[in-house]
Amino acid sequence: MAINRVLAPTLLSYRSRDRAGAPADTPEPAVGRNQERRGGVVAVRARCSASDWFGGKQDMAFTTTRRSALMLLMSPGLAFRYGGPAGASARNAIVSPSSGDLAEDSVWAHRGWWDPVFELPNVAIHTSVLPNGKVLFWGRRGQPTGSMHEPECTPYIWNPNTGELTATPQPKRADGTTVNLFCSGHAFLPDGRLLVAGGHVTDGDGLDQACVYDCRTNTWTALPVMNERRWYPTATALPDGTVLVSAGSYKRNGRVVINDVPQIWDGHRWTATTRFTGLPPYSRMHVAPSGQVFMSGSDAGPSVTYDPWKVIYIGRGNAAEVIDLRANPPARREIASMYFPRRQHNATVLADGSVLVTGGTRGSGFNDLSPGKPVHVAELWDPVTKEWKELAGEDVDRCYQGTAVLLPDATVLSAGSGEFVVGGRPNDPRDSHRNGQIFRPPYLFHGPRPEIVSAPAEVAYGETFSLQISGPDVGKVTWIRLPSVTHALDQSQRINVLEFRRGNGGVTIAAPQRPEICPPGHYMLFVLSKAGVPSVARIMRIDWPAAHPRPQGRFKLDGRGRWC
Ligand SMILES: [Cu+2]
Repeated sequence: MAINRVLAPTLLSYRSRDRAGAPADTPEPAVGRNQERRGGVVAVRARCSASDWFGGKQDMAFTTTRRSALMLLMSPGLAFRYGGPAGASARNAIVSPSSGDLAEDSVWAHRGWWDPVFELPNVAIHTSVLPNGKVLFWGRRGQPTGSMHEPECTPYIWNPNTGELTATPQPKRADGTTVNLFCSGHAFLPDGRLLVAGGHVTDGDGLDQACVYDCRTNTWTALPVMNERRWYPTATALPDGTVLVSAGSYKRNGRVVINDVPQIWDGHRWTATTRFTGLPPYSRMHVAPSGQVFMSGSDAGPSVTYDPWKVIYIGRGNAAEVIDLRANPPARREIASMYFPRRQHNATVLADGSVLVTGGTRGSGFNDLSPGKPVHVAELWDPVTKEWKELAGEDVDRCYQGTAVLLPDATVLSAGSGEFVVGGRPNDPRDSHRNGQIFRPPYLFHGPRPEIVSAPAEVAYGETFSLQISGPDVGKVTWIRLPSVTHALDQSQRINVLEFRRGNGGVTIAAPQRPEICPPGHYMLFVLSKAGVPSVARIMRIDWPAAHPRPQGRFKLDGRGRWC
């Protein structure tokens, strides 16, 4: 099957029946409206529970009215595919997810799958996954034709399970004045609220305001103002539960100045640290197991803590480097290059620990959007072999101010891009993308998914906890800090591979021993089958037990500009 050939719209009819041949009242998806074509394949999205379809109760029939191939996404990661001539049908052809139609040689098992593009009410330039599994995002301006320097913003909540969209209240200062959180930095606090520091006044000139979003109450709260304004700052969740906010710029007498006194928010007040010069906008910051904070580079590329001791910095054309934080100073080593040179791309650690690169432009300039320059093909980096693999391509340019986040169902939301000023003018409206697209990585097409039947909501450092699991045997357990992305940077992105033991009906897991390898807060816990297929995540929180309050003030800047 040629994956690059796009067919004309293809109509499908759909019937379902039970084993006795009687028409079934469920599921009855609106095929024809929910269908999409991608790369010569027609995909039908149907809403029904996987257990209805895999419980042996339902058979079904598909008829294609034009020549096509057909792919049915039954639930994330379970696919049935059928290729055939017009008028042919695949009757009673429901397959179990482990049967031959999902064999390793299917296109999707190799390259993954992009769902149809869907509209969003704004350009998702700042995108976070909340402790309730929903996605919080905001853009630069309310309307596509509005001012590029609006003094307000309306963040939205998108529910990945239902597609439902709702607006949050507008963030405000303590005196009620609205603020625009575009170009802020953000990190989750240990209690799951999102700290958003700085924002936008004009290009180069930020806000001194910081705000906190609480998804339990859908409220924004103004914090005390910072020492100075910050535009393009970085917020980093630290092991003691505080958040480090560094760099970011403001304008003084028309000149852009970097705010070079980082500050720490401890839940009550801001504490200035030692002056630290030379930090670039949106510095790539990483918490090392030593308790130090390491900066890997500038916004030329994304940078991911893919192991507590290791960082991959993916930028400078197609070059990639692995940085070993055990060495002093950290040792950088160039590894295999990506297939495509990129700038403004995103890097997302997936449920299995591999790193997905999406979007970006291969052009030589800052954000070259001329035809052929934006890269649509995704790439996947294997942290064991250190090799890259080309994956399926998305439909939309996701370059400057595009975002990508791993969702709790182990798919990836790729969204945003656009809304920048070129030569004093707003960009071409066609280059602002108020939409998103879901990527289903290859790991979802390698057989059945384990299911986490029960899990605790909270654990303490070093605690042993149990999960009840159904489905295939568990081969790996990971957890990933809730994503919070802007400007090609998930500011506190990290993964832990958790040790586990199989027991009756589940696994027993050892929580990370100490916060230097896993700062307190919420993580998406995935169990993976031996074939590497991830479950849907349970979002869990790790912190110190209530009886042992978090040690305070353990992280200070020493005289040489290192955190200790
Ligand atoms: Cu920007």
